[in-house]
Amino acid sequence: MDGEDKLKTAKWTRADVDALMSMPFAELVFRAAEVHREFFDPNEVQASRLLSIKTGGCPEDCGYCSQSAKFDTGLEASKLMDREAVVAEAKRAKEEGASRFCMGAAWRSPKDRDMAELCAMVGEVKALGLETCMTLGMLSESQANQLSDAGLDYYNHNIDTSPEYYGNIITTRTFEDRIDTLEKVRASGMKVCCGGIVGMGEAPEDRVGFLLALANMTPPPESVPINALMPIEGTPLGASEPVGALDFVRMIAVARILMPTSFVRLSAGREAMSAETQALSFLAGANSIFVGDELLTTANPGQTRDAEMFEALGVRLI
Ligand code: SAM
Ligand code: DTB
Ligand code: SF4
Repeated sequence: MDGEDKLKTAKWTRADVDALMSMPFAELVFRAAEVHREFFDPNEVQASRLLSIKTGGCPEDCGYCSQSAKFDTGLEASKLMDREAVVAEAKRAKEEGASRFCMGAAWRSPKDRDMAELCAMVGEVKALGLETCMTLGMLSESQANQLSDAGLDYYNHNIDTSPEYYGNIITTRTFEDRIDTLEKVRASGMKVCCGGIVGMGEAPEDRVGFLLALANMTPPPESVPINALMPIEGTPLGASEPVGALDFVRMIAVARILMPTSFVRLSAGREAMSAETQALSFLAGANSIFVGDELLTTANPGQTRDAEMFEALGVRLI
């Protein structure tokens, strides 16, 4: 496809996204809430549970990450967890109300020799009646196909920010490398989970470029995690200013309007967020969260605090 054809198939232009981003807040949230109701029950929120199956010692240099071996964050590295321990955690997640179990590994990419074990893990977690998701770094075509054949429902691989800002955050791989893996995941038949982080010092135009890149994927990712940076001491972004609540909600609302049928996940950052900011995010179209008291290496609100909030909001976790 040449450049002109590509432009014709692009559903959204930068001007469209600019216009949404600069709308008055109430108007934007109202529109997002309308779109949300067209495709989803606004009183239902999907619940995923994360587990770090291989922690720390990662060769990549993502400037936000506690798990990069390039930064001294005090995190202890560990090997790939035993399958039985992973399955036990998945069981617990299911009992606590999660419908999807997301397994994350601090790798640049998985080793071919680990694939059989990873595929067996997928099979056993799925057999519990959970949806499965993995995030293991870059994949070869054969690795994507093996995971898909094992029944993996979703693969998470974030673009993190705009193509233009990417090199300021990560130097050990390119934005194109990310797209390359995402294409292999899509071609393998798995569903795509792809989003990014706000609060890394990006300019307003980078937030636009980030959402535009997601929305113009064909098709857009089925699951779109929007993370607020969890600042990690020892990383280059450890002293970043938190994103304002209204700016965060604006990102959720624009994501909802651009990708009406996707699950938009209010992801990392809920620990430091008030129930009111989270409520505004759900009003603006967020309809998925991570449950449990831990994400991969950082804290999350946990069952008691969440149960209280969802009870007050009349929201059902699905
Ligand atoms: N190593 C794999 C990779 O990077 O593709 C998978 C694990 S990685 C931890 C998954 C995603 O978590 C990252 O792409 C990033 O968007 C998010 N993440 C990591 N550290 C974060 C932080 N401190 N705050 C917010 N999001 C973070
Ligand atoms: C995503 O977008 N957020 C999750 C998941 N995909 C893998 C990870 C959040 C990690 C937050 C920092 C930590 O706990 O280490
Ligand atoms: Fe490694 Fe993933 Fe962390 Fe980057 S985000 S340093 S690839 S674990």
